Amino acid sequence: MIRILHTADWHVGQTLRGFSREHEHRKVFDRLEEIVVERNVDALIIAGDVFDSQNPSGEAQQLFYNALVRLSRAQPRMTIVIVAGNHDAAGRLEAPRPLLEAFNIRVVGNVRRHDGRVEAARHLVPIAGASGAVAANVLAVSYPTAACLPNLTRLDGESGSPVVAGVRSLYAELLDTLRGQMDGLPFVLTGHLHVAGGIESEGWPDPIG
Ligand SMILES: [Mn+2]
Repeated sequence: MIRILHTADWHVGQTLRGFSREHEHRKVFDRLEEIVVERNVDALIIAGDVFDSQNPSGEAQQLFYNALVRLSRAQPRMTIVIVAGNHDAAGRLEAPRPLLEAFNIRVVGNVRRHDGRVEAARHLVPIAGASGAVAANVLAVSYPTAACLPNLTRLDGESGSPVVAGVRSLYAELLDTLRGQMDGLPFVLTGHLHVAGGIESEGWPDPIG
């Protein structure tokens, strides 16, 4: 069994009516550090809006990276997966990538294309179980800005929103490209999107069965 702890919208650096939320963030990170150990978590997902602003303060960045190091040291075999949300600056979030990878932390700031094709491998994050063997994958997709979507004018002939069609096409392209590289293992796709008409899953274990 793989244990994934899904979080999002940390909004580190946020102030509410002029009051810093740093104290709340510190409390939450302390608790999170306990939870990843108590639950023996294999993967921690931070699904976007890591920071509240595209230009977070030095204090906010220090708070965030300090939390990452503490979480990683508390549960060393855990993979941490970070994707950028609409509040985040892709380049800023990805800048410390080489350092983060040394802590088994993968960060995806944006979707990149090469000759029109998505650089899909950037989004595939293998997750090791307690035995150390890869037991699942996370497909990490950052918030799709217009620059990340296929050429929207290409979809003009289709009905409905070209943005919705573009997002659908992006997700389909990622899945088509990566499906063959996942050795039939289960995968979780994580993103940061505005969603309408979503359906809540029944979860597991089945409360009826
Ligand atoms: Mn948010």
